[in-house]
Parts: sequence; structure tokens; C-alpha cells
Amino acid sequence: MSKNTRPTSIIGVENGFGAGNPACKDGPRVLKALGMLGGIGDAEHVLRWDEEISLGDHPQDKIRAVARIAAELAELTYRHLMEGDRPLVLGGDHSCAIGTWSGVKRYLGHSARLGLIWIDAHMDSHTFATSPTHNIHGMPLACLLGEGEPCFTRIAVPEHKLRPEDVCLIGVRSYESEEAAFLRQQGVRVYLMEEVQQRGMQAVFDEARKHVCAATQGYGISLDIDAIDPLSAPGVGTPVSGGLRLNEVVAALSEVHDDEKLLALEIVEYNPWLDRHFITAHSIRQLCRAIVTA
Ligand SMILES: [Mn+2]
Repeated sequence: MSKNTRPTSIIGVENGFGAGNPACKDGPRVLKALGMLGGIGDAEHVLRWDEEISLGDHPQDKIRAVARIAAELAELTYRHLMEGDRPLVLGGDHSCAIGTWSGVKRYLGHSARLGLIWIDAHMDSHTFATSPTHNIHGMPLACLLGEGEPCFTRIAVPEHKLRPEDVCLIGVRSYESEEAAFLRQQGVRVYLMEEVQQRGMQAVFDEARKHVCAATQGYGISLDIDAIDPLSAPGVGTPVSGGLRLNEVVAALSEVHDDEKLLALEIVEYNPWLDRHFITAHSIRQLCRAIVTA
């Protein structure tokens, strides 16, 4: 691996319009107010809060609201990469992924390929045709693969942002059959929680990293904190028991934090109002420390 020299720059996305419970929009603001990400980093590994984006409280139309946020975020991740930073997007609900990775794809260029490791208890691969809830945070991966509303699939650049063979999911344990069928038909590699338990997170993560790097010019990590066991991350809208151990995810991030090919990361779905004793906030601090300084 060539060594990363980019400073990490946090972009807070105060948006919960894609989730059933919109209060995860307060995640970045609460982490900042608690000083939870202070004192991370050193002279060689800089971490700085950059900016927050938000839309205000009561949008008339959730689809337009989420699309507007995604377009704004795509512009920001693109600009930060151009300026030599590594963006760390803090959600907000997972619909922000549409924006994050559209901006990263724009930065890489039309003919380049982007890899993505999607760590999540869910598949997030619905469309409006298959989703029982119509919550957009259940759709971002399908959108990035080119499936879904044009206002989501055409952000930043018109082409599909990801090729299915450049994507891996890790930690999945709750999904609908339509999503599983879509990903299977696309040929996306999914490491269900069962496989992670059998083989160990480190083996699975190493294999996933090789997979998403094989034919790509750079890759990212999208971490939905509901992938982590609710014991270490209770502050999420849709907790599912039997998840990844926090220390395994921290170890995985530490392993790649200095990898020059790792272009951007996101940590999403923290809902501070559902947290207990700041357990989730402390877990996020550990994850961010692993990303910045290992
Ligand atoms: Mn998710």
C-alpha cells in the first residue's frame, strides 16, 4: 500500500428525511457539541471539522429533499478530494451515500472505476417498486448501481457510480428477498453475518478489500453503524442483534487507514436520541480515531 497523506475532513450531513425516524439528522451536531471527535489526530494525521449541510425541518417532498442534499454533498466530496483532503461524511441517514459516492466517482473520472465496501446490517438495495416502507435510506446502494429514481442515479455525473463487481457488503443480517434477488442478479458479493461469524471479520474484510481494489482506481468504505452489535451501538433507528463486534470493525479500519487508495469514508445512522449513556457516541469516536491515526 502507498501511504495516505491526505488530511481527513469531516462533512456533517444533518438529514434524516430518508429514514423512518428522522432524528438521526442531529447526529453530527451532537457529536460536535459533545466534543466527541476532539483531540484525534496529530501532526502527520490531521482531522478537522469542515462543514455541515442541512435542509431545514419540514420539507414538502422527501424525494426532492434527499436529492438536493445528495447533490450538495456530491459537490462537497468532489471539492475536498480535488483540494487534497480525504472526506469523512458523518450522517444523518444512509441516503447521504448517494451524494458521497457520486462526488467521489466524479473525482475519479468517467472511465475510472470506484470500489466500495458497504458495512451494514441491511442491504439498502430497494427501489420504490420493492420497498415496503418507501424510506430512501433503504435504497442508496441500488441507486449507486444505477437502479432507481433518475433524480438519485444521475447526481454529479450521468453514468452508474458503481459496477456490481466492484462492491462488497459485510455484516448483513436483515433484508427483503427482493433486495437479495437484485444483488444476486447483479453479481454483488454479499458477506452475510453468518459468513463473518464463520470466517472472522479480518479474513472477510481482507478479502473484500482485495475484491473492491482488483479493477478499480480507488475505493471507499460506507459504514452504517447498525452493522455493529447494538451492545456497542444502541443509538440507531433499526437495531438488529447479532452484529459485528466494535473492536473488529476498529481493527479493520486501522488496517486500511493509511491506504492511499482509500479515498473517502462515511459513518451514518447515528441517532443520539436513541443512544444510551453515550455508548454509541464513544464507539463512533473509536471508529474515527482508527480512521485517522489507527
Ligand atoms: Mn444502511
